[in-house]
Amino acid sequence: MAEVVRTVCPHDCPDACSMLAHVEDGVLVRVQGDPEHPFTQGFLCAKVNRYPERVYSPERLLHPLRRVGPKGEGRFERVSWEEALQTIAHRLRSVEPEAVLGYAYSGTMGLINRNLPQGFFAALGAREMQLGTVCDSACEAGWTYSCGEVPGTDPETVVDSDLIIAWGANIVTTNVHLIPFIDEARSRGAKLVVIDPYRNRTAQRADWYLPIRVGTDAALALGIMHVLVRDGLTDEAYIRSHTVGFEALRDQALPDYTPEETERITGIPAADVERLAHMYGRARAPFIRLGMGMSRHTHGGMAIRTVACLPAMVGAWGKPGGGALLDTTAAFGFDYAALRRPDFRAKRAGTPVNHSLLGQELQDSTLKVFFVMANNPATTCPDQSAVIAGLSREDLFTVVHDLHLTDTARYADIVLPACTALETEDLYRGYGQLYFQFGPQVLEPLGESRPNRWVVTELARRMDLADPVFYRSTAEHMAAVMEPMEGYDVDAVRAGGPFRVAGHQGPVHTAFYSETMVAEGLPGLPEWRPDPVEAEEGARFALRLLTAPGHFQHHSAFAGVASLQEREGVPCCLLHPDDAGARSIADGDAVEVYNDRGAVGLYARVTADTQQGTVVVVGHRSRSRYLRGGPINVLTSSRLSDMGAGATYQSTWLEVRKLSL
Ligand SMILES: Nc1nc2c(c(=O)[nH]1)N[C@H]1C(S)=C(S)[C@@H](COP(=O)(O)OP(=O)(O)OC[C@H]3O[C@@H](n4cnc5c(=O)[nH]c(N)nc54)[C@H](O)[C@@H]3O)O[C@H]1N2
Ligand SMILES: Nc1nc2c(c(=O)[nH]1)N[C@H]1C(S)=C(S)[C@@H](COP(=O)(O)OP(=O)(O)OC[C@H]3O[C@@H](n4cnc5c(=O)[nH]c(N)nc54)[C@H](O)[C@@H]3O)O[C@H]1N2
Ligand SMILES: [Mo]
Repeated sequence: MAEVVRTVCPHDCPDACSMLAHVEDGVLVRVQGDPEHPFTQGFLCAKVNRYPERVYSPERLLHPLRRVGPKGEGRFERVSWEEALQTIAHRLRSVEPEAVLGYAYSGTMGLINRNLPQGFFAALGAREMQLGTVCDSACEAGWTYSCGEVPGTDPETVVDSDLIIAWGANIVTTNVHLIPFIDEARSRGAKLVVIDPYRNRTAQRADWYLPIRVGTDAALALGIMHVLVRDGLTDEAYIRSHTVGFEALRDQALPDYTPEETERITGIPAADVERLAHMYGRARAPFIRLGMGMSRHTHGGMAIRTVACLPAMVGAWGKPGGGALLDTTAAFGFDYAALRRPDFRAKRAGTPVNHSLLGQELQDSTLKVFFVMANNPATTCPDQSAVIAGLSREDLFTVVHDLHLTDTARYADIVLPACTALETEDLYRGYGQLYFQFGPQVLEPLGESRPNRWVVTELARRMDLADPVFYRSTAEHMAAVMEPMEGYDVDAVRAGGPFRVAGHQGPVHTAFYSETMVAEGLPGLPEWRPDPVEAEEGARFALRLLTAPGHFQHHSAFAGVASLQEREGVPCCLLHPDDAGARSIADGDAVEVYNDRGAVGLYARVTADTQQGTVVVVGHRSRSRYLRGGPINVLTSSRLSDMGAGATYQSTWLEVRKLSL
């Protein structure tokens, strides 16, 4: 029998698409973008279109496993759930709570399946992760210093913008459902400008592409402000009523950032800085889509904080289509603590572990149990050799719950099979749009695979955790997380959707000067500064690494889908023709990218899509896919960003040489 079920894409993506799952006799035959969802608009991305291949991937884990070979080798034997759960519970009981580290982040965005594991780790008294430090903590901090905790521009209003700037945001790849709104604006005459160190898929569609040096966005934003002030293009009334510290910005920060100085720092010609500032200052409703990618370097917080000051300079906030958007998370009033239960933890001390420092933490012999759910840190964490050294410890008991045998799972003592989101039910919200929606279960779990929440409940029972949170029904969980959100009824949300929350909220005040930042030991005004450690590394290694998510992959989560692996292609690095020529490297050559931390073998793609000095590696792949070494995070460091303790993947210097195979 054929049926169509409306559900939600669970991946960590701004779009959170509503999707229609076509099921025949209990088998998923295809998925389709929901034509009735105002943001999904009837299409899905290149990855999720292939969902049946993900669900029925031959690489799916279908029953629990126990390791029988050396760590990392990937030899396991089948065990029952009962034996796996008993073994884990026994281990958890035999160590002090502080010797346990719980690691669960964004493999699934379902509010219950994502957050209940945190509640479980909290109830155990285990050490927790400082969540988001691998992804959005630096940009969140930077945005909040300038704008406060506001969601920014409603993306659906972008149709009314006349100038759209994708600033360090690869919209075509990571937020593709914004594209129809941009296209609509362009059909009415709007221009699309892309500011990015390499000509990504979005830049290929732009009216104007500006290649910027990695990590110099704050200088470009200051250069634009300099010209806006110099040429009288600011909105004085808006500045007077809605900003703090304009005089200090104007008199102390901006004089340094002449177009010529801006060119020296960013590599963007002074004439282009002027032209961009004039376009921005004269636009009716300029909109900036801020990406997270440009915040993953040592001064990434300041980069976002500074760009986020621009809309206030020209009074773009409040004009339909104008303003800026980093993410819409602040628009939702869910009570995540109802699942994460920080109150369980309140009595216990212990510092949270930063994702970037995971490698060091795992090598600490007082840590005895590492419990990973819905993450693949052996591929995605920086300083990857340290992560592997930790995972290799014989005295560390590691549990991994995942859909397939990831590079992390290869080091596990017990591997638990997870199911896809279509095999469980959950509540979802976007972070690049303003809807939330219930996703019902569409399929029976394959084999013995189970969702995160089931694993938590079963372990909670075996650990004698009595709190009702671990035994609630979906409706009860939803009632708890939706409790602060007035006007929504759980039954109605379960029956239909999507549901829209209130839209467009710009900052009450934009802080050009921030006392909060000064109080926290940060500069009060926007600025760009060279980084001494980078300068030292840059003196030894001539090239800079730029990494970004793959178009046909979701970090490593579609690794089991052969057709998408193929479309993503062999691992390669984009090299500028000058850099390749100077090293006698030709397009297609096998090369090795290396620095003090390690070496990774892949193929060279010689192209002017990247700039001289910048080596671009797109997509995560498991180690076995590289010619040598790998994954790419072997090269990245555990240094933290200036704000939000974020990762600094893009602050990586390296060299490249031909590889003789
Ligand atoms: N297809 C696909 N979509 C995804 C994901 C995926 O893996 N695959 N991952 C999801 C997740 S978890 C996230 S956090 C988002 C991230 O999505 P985005 O916010 O778009 O971030 P990134 O794609 O990491 O980087 C965006 C762009 O920033 C550029 N960039 C890097 N450094 C700089 C810089 O210093 N200055 C400037 N101006 N640009 C810079 C990169 O070249 C890249 O083109 O995407 C989500 N969507
Ligand atoms: N060099 C470099 N590194 C980066 C980045 C970069 O730009 N450059 N980007 C960073 C960013 S933005 C992020 S968010 C991180 C992402 O880092 P990770 O979260 O480690 O990324 P994924 O590869 O998506 O791993 C998610 C895992 O969860 C599994 N999974 C999916 N759904 C479920 C489920 O319901 N239950 C369970 N138990 N498992 C599930 C998937 O199969 C997959 O193995 O990577 C970061 N790493
Ligand atoms: Mo992310």
